Amino acid sequence: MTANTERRVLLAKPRGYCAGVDRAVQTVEIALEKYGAPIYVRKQIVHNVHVVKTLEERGAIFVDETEEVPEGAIVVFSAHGVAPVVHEEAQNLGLRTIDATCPLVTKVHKEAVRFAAQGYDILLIGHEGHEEVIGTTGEAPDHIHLVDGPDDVVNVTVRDPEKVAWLSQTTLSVDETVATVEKLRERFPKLTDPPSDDICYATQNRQVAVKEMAARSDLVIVVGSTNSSNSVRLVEVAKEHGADDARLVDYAEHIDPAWLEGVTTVGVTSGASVPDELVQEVLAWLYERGFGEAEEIESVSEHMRFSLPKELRKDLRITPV
Ligand code: 0K2
Ligand code: SF4
Repeated sequence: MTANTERRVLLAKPRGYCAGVDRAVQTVEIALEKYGAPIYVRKQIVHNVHVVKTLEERGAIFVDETEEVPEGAIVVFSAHGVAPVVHEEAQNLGLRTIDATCPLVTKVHKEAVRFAAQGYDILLIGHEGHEEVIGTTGEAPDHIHLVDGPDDVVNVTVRDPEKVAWLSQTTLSVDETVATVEKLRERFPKLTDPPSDDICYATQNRQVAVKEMAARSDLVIVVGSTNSSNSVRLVEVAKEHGADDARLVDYAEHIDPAWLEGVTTVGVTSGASVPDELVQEVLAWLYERGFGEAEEIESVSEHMRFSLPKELRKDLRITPV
């Protein structure tokens, strides 16, 4: 079918892989090359069905718990971070570990340790059950209280309302977190802020980009998996900022043609754990159905990169950049 230029596609930039995901996926790929299969990975290395499937095909074995890894094997910890107890478990089991926790998650862990050492109650804004929240909470379980959004603020109890600090998961909605903090501050006027933003640059930039695009789109398609917090947030942000509809898909084949009825402009973006090949497949799918070439809209320029985990750098004999 010939592309009909009346039907447009807007493509958000930045979108897709952040520096932490790129580093985590490369970690597993390089470990497979350097040490050979199998390489064990505790939890999904990043929350993306396609990434996990592709790495499995190359010899990675994903497990839920450290104790599932055979003695002496190599285990990679996911980008979302782990509690200190997980490091201890791995050591006790005689495992070789490679920690692919994103440095920006590690930064939040360090903030938690510091606030706890100073005797603060820490209000951790995040989603219950999310791996990052479990890992961060494990740094100071007696000091950290989870706050799962603005409506959860009423449930918070602390030892000393004069000594309270807040931290957050890195992949939340920026606007909702601002609302949660405002409510927390009403209850605890002495609330101490984190030293810098915990919601990371990539989460923030992808939300800025989707906001700009959503106002001009009838439908926004977000490529990402259902357990990917930052991807799900992009769907919500798109709906809140002018898109008539927004949908999350893992693959182009999951798009329902009925979503496109009466739609002239489609916005496309992807979560921080999504390889761009999946976005290109969505663009091809739309092109085949009469949409024009995508017009990329760049709202923020991104150049962040992280060096590989130290365990790999040591074996590969590379010095940090
Ligand atoms: O958005 P989530 O935290 O659920 O995680 P992913 O979809 O894997 O995205 C990468 C973020 C990893 C750590 O912050
Ligand atoms: Fe790191 Fe942010 Fe990417 Fe998470 S989303 S891996 S915190 S850069």
